[in-house]
Amino acid sequence: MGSLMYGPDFTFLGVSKCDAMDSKTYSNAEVVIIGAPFDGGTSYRSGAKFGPSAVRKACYLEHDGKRPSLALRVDGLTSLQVHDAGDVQMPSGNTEIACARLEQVVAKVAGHAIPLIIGGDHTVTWPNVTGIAKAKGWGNIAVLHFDAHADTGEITEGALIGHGQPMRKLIESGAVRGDRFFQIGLRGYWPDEPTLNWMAQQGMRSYEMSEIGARGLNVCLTEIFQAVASDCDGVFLSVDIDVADPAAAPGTGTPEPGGLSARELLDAVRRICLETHVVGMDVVEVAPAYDHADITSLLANRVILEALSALAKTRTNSVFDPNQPLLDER
Ligand SMILES: [Mn+2]
Repeated sequence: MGSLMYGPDFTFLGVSKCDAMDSKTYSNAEVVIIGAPFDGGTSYRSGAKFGPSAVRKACYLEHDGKRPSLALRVDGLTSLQVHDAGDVQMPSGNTEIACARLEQVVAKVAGHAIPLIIGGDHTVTWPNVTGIAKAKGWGNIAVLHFDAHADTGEITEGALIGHGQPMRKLIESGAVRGDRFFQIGLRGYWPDEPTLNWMAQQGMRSYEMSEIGARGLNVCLTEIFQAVASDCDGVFLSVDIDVADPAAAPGTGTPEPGGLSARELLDAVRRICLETHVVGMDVVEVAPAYDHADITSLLANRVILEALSALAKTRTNSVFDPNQPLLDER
């Protein structure tokens, strides 16, 4: 299960390897990276199975397993002891087997460390959150879901499992409570009215880009943080890279204009990891074949580093204050 299927055998920026099914190989790690190279659930442009490899290597600095954050003054990779378990073998033609394998790996890792999964199309969030809910508490994990699309479809092009359905499947199974499911960045022309009605009936809270523009992303995030502070044991953060505007993330299967800037996305991920109890995370839908100058892979790589840096910051006694200048005491 730890072998790499799509690309050479290297780890995320040079961190240590581990075997997901042997917890002794990551006994000192707080975060374990897992590749989920699966795009059998795409409805439009495929290619996200090459995402894990592209995101792992997208960095112009030395791949030395270290990354001190300029803003946060911590090293997310070394202080959290991040390990990389390689890619789960996920056959593109068999979604059930692919998802079952990923769920098994994520559930195993979740018993010992924070699983951080690199997709793959968004189908993988179904096994990711199911695996964590089984390990950490069924129905007790909140989901913060960044996406242009709601991914709550009942059926897409005849497929019962795909990247248009994972959020519905998680709520229907009871893995996640509808009123602990928060969506940020929705826009465009999907889904239809019956699906929106179903989402409302579940108690989901979806922030469409118009509301984010009118009220401000930070106000919306603070509102979500207040809600997840009660009646749940942790937060799963799911970042579909298409939440970012196609100007910042063209290398994805279903781009939708009018999204978050790269800066907004990075700041939001930082705040979530600083201010909530994150127990799992995925970054999905990077499809390198449609990318330009690696900007989508670079953004996904930095989303992961921002999360790791912020998690590392919470393990220190110092508090991050964005009003302070870089070179003063902070
Ligand atoms: Mn999605």
